[in-house]
Amino acid sequence: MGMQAGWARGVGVGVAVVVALAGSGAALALPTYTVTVVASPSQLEGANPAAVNDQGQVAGSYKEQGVDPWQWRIWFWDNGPISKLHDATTGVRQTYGVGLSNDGTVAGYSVDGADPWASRPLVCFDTDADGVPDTVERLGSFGGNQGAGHGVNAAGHVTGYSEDAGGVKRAFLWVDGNGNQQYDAGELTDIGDLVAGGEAEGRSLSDDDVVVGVAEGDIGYGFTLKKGFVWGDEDGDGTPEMIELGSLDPSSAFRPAKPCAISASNGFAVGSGDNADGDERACMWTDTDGDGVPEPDTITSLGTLGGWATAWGVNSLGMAVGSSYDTTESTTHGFLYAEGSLTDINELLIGATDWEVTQCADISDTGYILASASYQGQSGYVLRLDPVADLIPEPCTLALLGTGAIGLLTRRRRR
Ligand SMILES: [Ca+2]
Ligand SMILES: [Ca+2]
Ligand SMILES: [Ca+2]
Ligand SMILES: [Ca+2]
Repeated sequence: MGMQAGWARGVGVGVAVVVALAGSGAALALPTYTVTVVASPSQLEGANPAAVNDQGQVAGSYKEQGVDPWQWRIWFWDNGPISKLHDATTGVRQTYGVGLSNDGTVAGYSVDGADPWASRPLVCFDTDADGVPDTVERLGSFGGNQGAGHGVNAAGHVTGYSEDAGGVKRAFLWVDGNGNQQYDAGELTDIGDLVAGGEAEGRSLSDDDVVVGVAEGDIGYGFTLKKGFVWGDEDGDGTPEMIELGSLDPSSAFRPAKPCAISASNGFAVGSGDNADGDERACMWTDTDGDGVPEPDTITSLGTLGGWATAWGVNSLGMAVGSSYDTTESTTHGFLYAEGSLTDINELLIGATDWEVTQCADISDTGYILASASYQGQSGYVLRLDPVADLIPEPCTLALLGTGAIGLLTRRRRR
C-alpha cells in the first residue's frame, strides 16, 4: 500500500515533465494496469462492482440464485474468497452493498418483501476483526418508509437518505456515537437542505465528514429541481452548511451538475452534468482553500470519449474514473482522468487484448481501479486494475518521442 501510494504521487511529476518536454504528450505518462479478475459471471451472477478501498478489497451486490425468489445480496472480496452478506431481519428480501471504507466496512441498504415495501440504510462491520465484514446493522429511520446508505468513511460514518414521516427524503450522517457498532436512537443526523423542507440525499463522504449529494434546489418562479450539493464548513464558522454545487452551463437553471463521489481527503468531487450543448459530461470540483470542501465555481468538464460521459469515483490525488460513450467504437468504455486528460482505460491495459472494460466504478488512493468488463465478448466480469509503476516512461525517453509514437502507443489495444 505504501509503495503504491508513493508511485501514485510520482505520476504527477511524470506528467509535468512530459508537458514541459513533449508538449501534447501528457497521456504517455499515465499509469498502465494489469488485470485481476475479481468475479466471473459463473462465480457471481449479476455481480455489480460498487467500491474498491486502499487495500484493494471490493464490495458490491449480486443475485443469489439458491433462494426462491432470487435475492440481491452483498458480496465482499479480499484478494481471494468471496464473502456474502445478507440482512437477516424478518421479511427482508434484498440487501445491497454501495460503499466501502478502507478498513472493510460496507454501507448499503436492505428492502423488505412486504407491501408496501420498506427499505433501511445499513452498515456491515467486521465485528470479530478477522478482516471480513460479518454483521449487518440497520440504521433506523426519520419516521418514513424508505432509506438507504450510500457512502462510508474511514471513521465508519455513513451518509445516505431516510424519509421523514411525511415521506420526504432527508440526507443523513450516521455516527456511532457510543461506539458499540450498533444503531442507537439519536445517532442519525439530518444534515439539512437547499430548500427548506425539501428532499436531499447524501451519496458520498470524505474522511472529515464532508458530504456530497443531490437536493431539491430553487430555480426561480417557485419551482424546484434536483441539484448537486456539498455539505461542509466552507465559511469556517465551525458549523457545516449545505452549498449548491453549480453547473457546467451557468446560463441555464435547468442543467445542474450532480456529484457521485468525494475523495477521502483533499476535497476532490466528481459527477456529471449537461454542458451548454445539452450533452452530459463528467465533471470535477476541487478545493482551492484547503478546508476539504470543494467549491461550486471550480467545476470543470473532464472531457469525453466522444459521447456522453459521467464520473463515478475519485481519489485523494484527483484521479477520476467513470464511463463514456466511445463514438469511434460505438460502445461504452471505462475511462481514467488524470492530470488534465481523459483516456480510454482499455488503452492502458497491459497484455489484455481479450478484455473490454465497459465501466470504471471506483478508484482508491493507492491507485486500484474497479471495473466492469467483457472477456472475448462475454459480459459480466468484475475486474480490479492494478497500477504498474515501472512501466512509466523515463523523462529522457519522452523527450525523444514525437506525436507519431504517441499515437502508436495509445492505439496498441485496438482490434
Ligand atoms: Ca469478521
Ligand atoms: Ca451506536
Ligand atoms: Ca459553516
Ligand atoms: Ca473549500
